[in-house]
Amino acid sequence: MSKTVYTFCRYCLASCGLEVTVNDNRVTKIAPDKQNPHSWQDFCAKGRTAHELVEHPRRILHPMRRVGDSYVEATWDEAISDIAARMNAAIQAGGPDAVGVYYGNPSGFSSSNIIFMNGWLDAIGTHSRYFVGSVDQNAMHVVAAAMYGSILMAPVSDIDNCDYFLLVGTNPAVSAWNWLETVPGGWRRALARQQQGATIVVVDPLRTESAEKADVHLAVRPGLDWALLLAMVKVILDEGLEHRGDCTELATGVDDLRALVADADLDDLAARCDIARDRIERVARDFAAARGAMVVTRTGVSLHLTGTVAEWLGHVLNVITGRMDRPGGRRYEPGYVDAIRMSAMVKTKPHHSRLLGREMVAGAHALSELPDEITTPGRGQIRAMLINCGNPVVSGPDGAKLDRALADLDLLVAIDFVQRESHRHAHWLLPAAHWLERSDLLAFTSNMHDEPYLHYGAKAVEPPPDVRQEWRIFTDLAIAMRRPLFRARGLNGFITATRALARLTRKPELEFGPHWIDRLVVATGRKFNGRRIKWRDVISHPHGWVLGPREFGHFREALRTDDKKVHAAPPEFVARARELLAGPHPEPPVGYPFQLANRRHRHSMNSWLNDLPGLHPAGKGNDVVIHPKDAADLGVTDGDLVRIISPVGAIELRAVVNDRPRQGVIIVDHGWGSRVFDPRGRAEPIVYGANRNLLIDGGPVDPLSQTSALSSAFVAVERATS
Ligand SMILES: Nc1nc2c(c(=O)[nH]1)N[C@H]1C(S)=C(S)[C@@H](COP(=O)(O)OP(=O)(O)OC[C@H]3O[C@@H](n4cnc5c(=O)[nH]c(N)nc54)[C@H](O)[C@@H]3O)O[C@H]1N2
Ligand SMILES: Nc1nc2c(c(=O)[nH]1)N[C@H]1C(S)=C(S)[C@@H](COP(=O)(O)OP(=O)(O)OC[C@H]3O[C@@H](n4cnc5c(=O)[nH]c(N)nc54)[C@H](O)[C@@H]3O)O[C@H]1N2
Ligand code: SF4
Ligand SMILES: [Mo]
Repeated sequence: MSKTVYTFCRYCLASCGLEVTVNDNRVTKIAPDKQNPHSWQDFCAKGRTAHELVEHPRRILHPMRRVGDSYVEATWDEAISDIAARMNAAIQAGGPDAVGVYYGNPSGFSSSNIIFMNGWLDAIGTHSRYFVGSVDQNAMHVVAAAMYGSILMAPVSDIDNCDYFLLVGTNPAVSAWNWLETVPGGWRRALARQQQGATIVVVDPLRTESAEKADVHLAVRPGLDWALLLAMVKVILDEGLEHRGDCTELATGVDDLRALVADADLDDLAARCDIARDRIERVARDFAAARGAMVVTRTGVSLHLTGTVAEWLGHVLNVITGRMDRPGGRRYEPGYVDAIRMSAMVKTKPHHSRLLGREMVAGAHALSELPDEITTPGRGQIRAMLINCGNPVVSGPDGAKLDRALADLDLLVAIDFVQRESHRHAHWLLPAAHWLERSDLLAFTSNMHDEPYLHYGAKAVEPPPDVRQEWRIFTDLAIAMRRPLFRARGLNGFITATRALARLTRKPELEFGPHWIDRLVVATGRKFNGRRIKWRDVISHPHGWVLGPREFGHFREALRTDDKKVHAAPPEFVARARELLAGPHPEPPVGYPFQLANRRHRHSMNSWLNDLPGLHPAGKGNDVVIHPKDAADLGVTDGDLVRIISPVGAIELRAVVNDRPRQGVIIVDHGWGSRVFDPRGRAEPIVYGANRNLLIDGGPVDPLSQTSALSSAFVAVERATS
C-alpha cells in the first residue's frame, strides 16, 4: 500500500518541507513539498536520502549490551534496570554529579528529547551536563544574554528588504541560512536582492562558494574578526555615521563603545586582521549608509578563542546603525510560542565546574572540560555517562583525550542509530528513532523562523518494534531509578497509572508523553487573528502553516534586560576587547606555521551522514587544501600524502593544491574519520577520511563562551614518505 506523508526534514534548521512516499512502511521517495508555504527551498541531497539512514545496514535495532569485546542483544527491561542500578550505584558512591550527559546537535531537533532529558537530569540533580553549544553556538548565547537579556534572543534576518549584507564567518551557499534562525532559501533570496542592486560582503579566510558570489570578499586572518569589526565600529562612531535615535533611545553603553574605540588605532587593527585600512573604511561607511543592512555572524566567528568579542561586535554594528527591528535588518519574530519567556520561567542556580570553576553557559558545561572531569578522582567525578545524539570525539577538541576518558568510565550509554566513534567504549547501545519515525511539533524554534510559522511534522513510517524515542527512555530511567521526573513528586506514579490506563483502554494517547505538552503549548500560544490556535487547526495544515505576515515592532517589548534596553557594551566584553587590544599581534608558534581552517560540504552533516551510499558519489573522505605558494615551499604537489601535526596529534591526508585558502591557512573539512562499527554483524568498522579535530588542543578556550579554537589552531605540514 502506497501513501504520501507531508512532513519536514530535521537534519538542519532549514526544516525543509518534505513529500515522502511510503510503500508498506518503507520510504521509497523523498521530494521537496512544494505545497509547503514556508520552508522547502533549501531542500538538498541530505533530505532526499534520509531513508538511507533509517535502513542503515549497521543500524542498532535492539538494546545491545557489551560483553567483553562484542555486543549481545537484550530486552529494554534488562537495559533500563541494569543502567538504572549502575547509575544509582554511581550516585551512591559519588553524589549526583557522578552521572553525566553529553547532548549533541540533533537533540535540538526534538523538543521531546530535550524536555524529557532535562526532566531526567533534574530528577538526578546532576550538574554534569555537557552540550554541543560549547563547540558551536555558545558565543551567540553569551552575547544574547548580555545584550538582550536572554540566551535565546536570536534576531532573524529580513533578507528581502536588505541592501547590504555583511556576512562574517558563514558560508550560506553550503550550510543554508540557518543557525539559531530559519530563513528558507536565504542564500538564494540574498542573491536575488543582489540582482536588484544589493551588495554582498563576505568575510572569510577562504574563497568559499559564497565568497565567489560576493561583491566584496575580505579574506580575514582566522580568529581576527574582532579586530576587523572593532575597526568598523570605530569608523562609524568616529565619523558620526551611527543611528542617533537608536544609540540613545534603544541602547545603553554607546559611550563606553566610544571610549573603547578611542583607545584603538585603525592601522593597528587593520594590520592584525590583515585587511587594508581603506577597504575596512569603505565597507563600514557603505554599511552605515545603506537603507537596509545586516551583519550576520556564524560559526566562522565563534569557533575561536576570540569568538565572543567578535560575535558581540557584529551585534554592535547592527545596533548602532539602526538595523534592529527595521526593514532589511534583524527582526524579532514573536512566533506563536514565546520560548524566550518560557525559558525565563525555568530558574536554574548557577553552577561552577568542579575542576576549573567555570560557570555553565546555556545550562551546560564545556565539552573541553569533560575528559578531566571523568578521570580526576574526588567527589563529583563522573563515573557514568550517557551520550544523547552526539559524536564528541569527532566534533569536539582533542578527540583522543576524550576517547581515553570515555574508556575509563564504569558505565557508558549511547542513544543513537549506529555505533560511531564516540560510542566505541559503550557498555550499552540504545536504539533511537529517526525523525522519519517520529512526529515533532515545531514549537520552541518559533522565534527563529523568519515569519510566523507552525508545522507538525508527522512521522512517515513506524519505527522497528524495539526502537524507542529518547523521551521514553528518559522517563523509564527516572522511574527505574526511583527519582521523580522533572523533580515533580508523584509524577512517576501518575505516569505509570496513565500507562496502565492506556493499555487497558487500548488508547495509547492516554499515556503521559510529549503529545500532552504539544497540545498545551499550542493551547497557550499567541493568538492569531484574534483567536487561539486549536490542535485540529494544526493537524489540518500538513504542509505547514504561515500564521500571518512578518511584523516589526515586537523587539523592544521582547527584550529581557531589566531596563528594556539593548546593552551595547557589557563590561565583560569591553574588558576582553581591551585585553586583546593590549595583546601582541598574532604570531604562529615556533614549529607550527599554518592555521587550520574548516569547511562544510553541502552533502555532509557534521560527522554523521558521510557514510551513506547516496551522498558524496564522487568519493568519500576529506583532504587538505594548500595554497600553491605554500605547497611550493613545502615541496608538495596535488595528490601527495601530507602529514599535519599539532602539539596534540597528527593526521595524514592527500593534498589538493589551490588558492581557496589565504596563504598560511590550510583547509581540512571536519566530520570525517568517524568509524561506524557493526555491533550486530561484527564486520570491520567503516571509516572515511581523517578526524581533523584530533589536532585541536582542548585546553585553551574563549574565556567568555568556553569554546575551543576549532577553526584557528596552529599546525605544521610536511610531506609524508609513503
Ligand atoms: N573543526 C570543527 N569542528 C566542528 C565544527 C566545525 O565547523 N569545525 N562544527 C561544529 C558544529 S556547528 C556542531 S553542531 C558540532 C556537532 O557535534 P555533535 O552534535 O556532537 O556531533 P554530530 O556529528 O552532529 O553527531 C550527531 C550524532 O547524533 C546521532 N543522531 C542523529 N539524529 C539522532 C536522533 O534523533 N536521536 C539520537 N539519539 N541520535 C541521533 C547521529 O547518528 C550522530 O552520531 O560539531 C562541531 N565541530
Ligand atoms: N551542508 C551542511 N549544512 C549545515 C551543516 C552541515 O554540517 N552541513 N551544519 C549545520 C550547523 S550544525 C551549523 S551550526 C550551521 C553553521 O553554518 P555556517 O556557520 O555558515 O557554517 P560554515 O559553512 O562552516 O561556514 C563557516 C565559514 O566560516 C569561515 N571561517 C572560519 N574561520 C573564520 C574566521 O576566523 N573568520 C571568518 N570571518 N570566517 C571564518 C569558514 O571558512 C567557513 O566558510 O550550518 C548548518 N548547516
Ligand atoms: S538537510 Fe537539506 S533538506 Fe534537510 S533541512 Fe537541511 S537543507 Fe533542508
Ligand atoms: Mo552547529
